[in-house]
Amino acid sequence: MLTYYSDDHHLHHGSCELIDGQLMPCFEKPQRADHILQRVKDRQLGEVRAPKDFGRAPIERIHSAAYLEFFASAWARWQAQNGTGDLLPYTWPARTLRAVLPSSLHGQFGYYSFDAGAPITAGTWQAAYSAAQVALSAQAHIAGGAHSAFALCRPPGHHAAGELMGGYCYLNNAAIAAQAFLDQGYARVAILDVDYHHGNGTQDIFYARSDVLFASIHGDPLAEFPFFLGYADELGEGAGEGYNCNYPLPAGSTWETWSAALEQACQRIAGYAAEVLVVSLGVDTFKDDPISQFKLDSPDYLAMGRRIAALGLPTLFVMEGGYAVEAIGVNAVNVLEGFEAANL
Ligand code: OKP
Ligand code: ZN
Repeated sequence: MLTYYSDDHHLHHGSCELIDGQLMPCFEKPQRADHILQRVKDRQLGEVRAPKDFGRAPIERIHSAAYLEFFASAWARWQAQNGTGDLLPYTWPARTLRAVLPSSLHGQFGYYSFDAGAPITAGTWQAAYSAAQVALSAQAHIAGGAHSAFALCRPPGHHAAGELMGGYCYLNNAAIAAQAFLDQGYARVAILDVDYHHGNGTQDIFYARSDVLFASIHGDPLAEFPFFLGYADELGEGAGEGYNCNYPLPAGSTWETWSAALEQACQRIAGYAAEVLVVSLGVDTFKDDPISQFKLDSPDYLAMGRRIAALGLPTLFVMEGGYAVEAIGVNAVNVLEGFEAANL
């Protein structure tokens, strides 16, 4: 399997996030992608390619031009007002407030975000832009006839909606790739989100559409980030009704429970007659993940890849979360190796 990867992810390195009332070093850090790349090489998964540049147009199919302009220029505006440290939002148009777009930089950041988990640093735009190009390059490889590809994206994307960043995510790499398939003539794309956290951004983007089926297995949002989306009764709306399925699971879930949900999600995808599959590949379901509560073990990721392969679909793996950095490479590449072994 080919891997697409850009060193540009190093340009994004937030300094801190708020955890349990304390400012802590960011869990979403460059070493995550470095470990995965190293494992790809150690296991000789296949060639590692730099992305092509498809420009802003395919990103604008998912994110508004105004949102992209805010994101691309925010750091320069912050520097122009002598900002020190990462740019972080601190006020949001929550219930009872009004969703106006202010002129102030911090006001606009509140408008375009849903939490304080997505800092903008000097290189964040370039890193996120390149991650989207990584996803688009892997998508083009599959559209060109390959059965699979791995987009080693960082920063991740599944929490980002059309005009919202948050949860370490800025540009929704998986959604951008799914839309590219549709724009190139595919009729039905399935997105399977196996990250520990609900992919609220991806769900929102495709919620009223039937050309993308979104299925997500994740920690019950009653207890887990992102809290305000990801419940089992969210089935889609309008033309999208019946094309969204959430499988929230309790803390402590092991492979036994998790794989039963995977089975249901896979049967749903098979029934949809998807032409291509995009997997939002988070491995923060791992037992030693520092911010998550599932109990999957490293060999379970091989079985995950095998079950996904049994769908028999061209499959684009897009990297999302996973914060146990020592194990993240083994676990992510195990999914890819399990997938490939099943296809031999
Ligand atoms: C991103 B992905 C407060 C901590 C909030 C956010 C988790 C984001 C997970 N700053 N935690 O889905 O792996
Ligand atoms: Zn996650």
